[in-house]
Amino acid sequence: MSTFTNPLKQRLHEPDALFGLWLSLGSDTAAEALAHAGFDWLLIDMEHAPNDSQDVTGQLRAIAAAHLPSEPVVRVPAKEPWLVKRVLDAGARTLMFPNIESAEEAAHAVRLTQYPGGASADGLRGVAGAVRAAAYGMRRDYLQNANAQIATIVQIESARAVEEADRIAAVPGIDCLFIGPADLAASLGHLGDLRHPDVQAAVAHVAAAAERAGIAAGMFASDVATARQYRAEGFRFIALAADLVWMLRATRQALQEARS
Ligand code: 3PY
Ligand code: MG
Repeated sequence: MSTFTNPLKQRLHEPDALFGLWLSLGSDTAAEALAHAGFDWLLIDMEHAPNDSQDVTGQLRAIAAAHLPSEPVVRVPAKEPWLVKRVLDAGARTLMFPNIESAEEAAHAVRLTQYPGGASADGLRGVAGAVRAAAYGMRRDYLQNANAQIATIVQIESARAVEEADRIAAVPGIDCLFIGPADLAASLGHLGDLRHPDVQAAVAHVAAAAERAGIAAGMFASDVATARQYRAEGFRFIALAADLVWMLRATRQALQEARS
């Protein structure tokens, strides 16, 4: 069997912008269908959508079944060892951690994704052989290659995290600083006002910190115009809203047009 690799980890370090979509429906069918839409990545959300580890496993299988290059990303709801183990064992190769506020928290997130040993002596990932990630024990190179192939994306979404952005970006093993604009706006005292100048200044500060560290900056865009704007500003990992958002926008518009 071929060496275990994570193409998205490689692509995160290349200059092209990578466009993804949030999967919030908790549906294998939606995940499988959307893998045919051509996104570079699809994010299975465990923080704000009804996905537990069984649901995540189903959606990882569904995305793989499309045999297309959309790479799954899983946003875990917390920096919990048991949760991270399950998601990695299920076959996720790229994880997003919400609300990382310091270099120490970022380093802890990376440790959760790493088996102890080698360069990752302080890794906290538990070892099990017969898991989906390792083709249930048939992929014999998994243990040796997993540490180097897991990608870690951390979310910057508080005033404190913005202040710490340079130190967080410098933590070895962090592949991307991803801004959560809704939580960031709230933390800065502008709940719901993502366009407020304070929020935009914080966004620019985080993008610059990622650039200084030579890693990707990521952003959630709620529409095409915003996605294009962030791409022009140098963001390289851009979410083009969410399945649920497009479904409701398109269906409401169709209904309005039909009735007009
Ligand atoms: C946020 O906006 O807070 C996110 O986490 C991503 O949309
Ligand atoms: Mg958030």
